[in-house]
Amino acid sequence: MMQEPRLIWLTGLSGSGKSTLALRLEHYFFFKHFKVFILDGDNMRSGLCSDLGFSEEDRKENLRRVGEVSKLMLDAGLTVICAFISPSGEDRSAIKNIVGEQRFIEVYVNCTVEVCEERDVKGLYAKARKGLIPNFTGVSAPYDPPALPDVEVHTAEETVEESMYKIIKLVEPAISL
Ligand code: GGZ
Repeated sequence: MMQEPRLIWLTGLSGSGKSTLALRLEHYFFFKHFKVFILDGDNMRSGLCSDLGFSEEDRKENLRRVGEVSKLMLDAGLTVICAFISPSGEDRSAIKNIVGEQRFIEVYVNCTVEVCEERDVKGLYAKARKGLIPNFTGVSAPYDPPALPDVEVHTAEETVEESMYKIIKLVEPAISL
């Protein structure tokens, strides 16, 4: 029996591990013959959202567009994996309303700002600390953690596989580790 496609929404700080998880989940679902697509800051902000920056209003509009695109993809039968910082709880619930509550799986990719900053894969935290990137989430702009996420993963303490399977279990309830 085909189940209704879901939107897996990964929220967390820059460097928390959202993209790594998104890619691993994409591979998993691809090999399970799901039609799956990743939306993230790279593919949305380079085109459809290229007019937007990182102010509160611009992030809200960025995420509204992501929500609308996700809805179309879900309607077309795709499993959608979204990896966005999405720092505001209000913006995240607006997306839930756009796509429909039953199709939305909120995943909190929990990793402290200290660890993200230590990783600093792209050197963005260092730049943000020097004041070169304004409104940088976790440094000079707020991150509002989900109060009741569907799943919470701790990327500093768990393996990618452990985090992945917590999420997969919700999409495919019958799966065993
Ligand atoms: C946060 C920023 C900023 C600011 C550029 N604040 O680690 P990255 O580089 O690859 O991911 C971050 C990405 C965040 O875009 P999102 O669309 O996910 O943000 S939101 O959901 O809040 O709309 C980071 C980079 O863009 N970046 N400037 N000021 N991240």
